Amino acid sequence: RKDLPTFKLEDVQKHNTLEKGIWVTYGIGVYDITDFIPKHPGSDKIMLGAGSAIDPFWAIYQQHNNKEILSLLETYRIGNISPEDEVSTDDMGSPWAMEPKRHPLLKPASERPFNAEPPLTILAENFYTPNEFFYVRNHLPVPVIDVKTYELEVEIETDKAGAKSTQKALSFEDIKALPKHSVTAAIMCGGNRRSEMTEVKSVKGLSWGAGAVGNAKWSGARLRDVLLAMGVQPNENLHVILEGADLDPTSNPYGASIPLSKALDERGDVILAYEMNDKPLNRDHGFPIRVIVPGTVGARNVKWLTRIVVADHESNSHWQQNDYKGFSPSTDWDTVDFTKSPAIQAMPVTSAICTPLPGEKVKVSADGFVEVRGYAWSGGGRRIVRVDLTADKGKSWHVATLEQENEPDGRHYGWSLWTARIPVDTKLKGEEVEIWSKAVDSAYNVQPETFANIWNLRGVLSNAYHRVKILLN
Ligand code: MTE
Ligand code: MO
Repeated sequence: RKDLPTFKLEDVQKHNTLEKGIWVTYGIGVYDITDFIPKHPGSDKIMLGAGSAIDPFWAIYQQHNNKEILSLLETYRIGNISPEDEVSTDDMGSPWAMEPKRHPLLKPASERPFNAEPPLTILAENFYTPNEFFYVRNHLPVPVIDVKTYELEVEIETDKAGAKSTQKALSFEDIKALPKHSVTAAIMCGGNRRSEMTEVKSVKGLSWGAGAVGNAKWSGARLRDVLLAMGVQPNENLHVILEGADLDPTSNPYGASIPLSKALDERGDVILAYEMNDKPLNRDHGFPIRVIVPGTVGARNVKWLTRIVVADHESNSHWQQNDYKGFSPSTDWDTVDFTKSPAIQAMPVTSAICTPLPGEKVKVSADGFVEVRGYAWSGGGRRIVRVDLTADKGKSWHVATLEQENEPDGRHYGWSLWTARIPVDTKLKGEEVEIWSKAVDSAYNVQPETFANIWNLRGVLSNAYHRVKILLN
């Protein structure tokens, strides 16, 4: 294969339509699959990989991963991807020089820092979000960490914790030597679905769609085990401050905090994670260690964790004190007082329709139904008990079928995927119909109907009914 030409990633990326030809990479190979598409049954899925790597798709659609398909693919090989493509040289020396490569399917809401979400159709296809497609929310450049010299400092700053030892440094190997615990947990950004709230009135923040969420199996050591070994006693007034290795321009790290009671709770499942879906954490998601705080807003799930402090106060970081808080719709930037609202911890119940997409032409089945699919989730370990759909603005509601883990309520941290078949009036063929979803959690909390009355200046907690207009076909 050495005889074949070498292509740059940008050459591959240019070939992403049937007109220009469809190129993809798999491993180090570059393939022109333009002629393969019409012969291939799942070619709509392959089109999502057009101009990029298909490896992650093949990891999902396991049926492709057989010898016949691989040797068939080899017949379309036109070259190899250039090895020096790994680092882009224009950034050398800047704090952004060492950013990891991302899958081109992640649509950036901002490049620096990198913030991106996957297409919703992909999101709802997998109960466990593939790591490559898991949304990324970075506030700062991704730090470069050598796992051999990595250390996690644990400090007990207050004597109210009653600890026997007040200082500890854990190496990566120390953490891996602790009992391993796994938890399925969705992580959702506090600003997920912000773009819908913006339609009411503009807000400050990245314009996230409904894809700033992902669901994964996380594995690592329990934070509880580390703190209990140091003799920390339960105390409702204490906090655990979590700091990352990513530094802002004034050399302050990204930081957040959670109540000590959540960290010590056996059912809280807070872990120092080193694996995501059974693979080592990648750099964007916090390599080598991130804290997973199940049921809690994304912002507290600190990545590149380097320091833990048990203290009698919350984190002083900007993100704990002056961000990720909710306010009344009448509070504006002139009147806001961030000390008056608590920091978001558990998230409210939400759901989103992932397919069909807005504006999509949707085939009505012969017996008069359209199929709709999406996700639902609630914070605090509350299980989703129902998702209701309507295609007639609430005159009739249809209950979706849920796909979820069988974890007990209060400890149900994973999301639920759902599918519903909604009857539609066949007379409406060719017309626009709006579909709404609303989820109900185990406390019978329901999503609010509209954004108008939950609007807030930062555009967080944006969980009103999800509404998608489609064309019946
Ligand atoms: N941790 C560090 N160290 N730095 C960050 O910028 N962003 C937080 C959180 N942890 C952040 C962080 C926010 S706001 C979210 S929503 C999640 O990480 C996103 O996690 P993900 O990028 O793995 O999806
Ligand atoms: Mo976030």
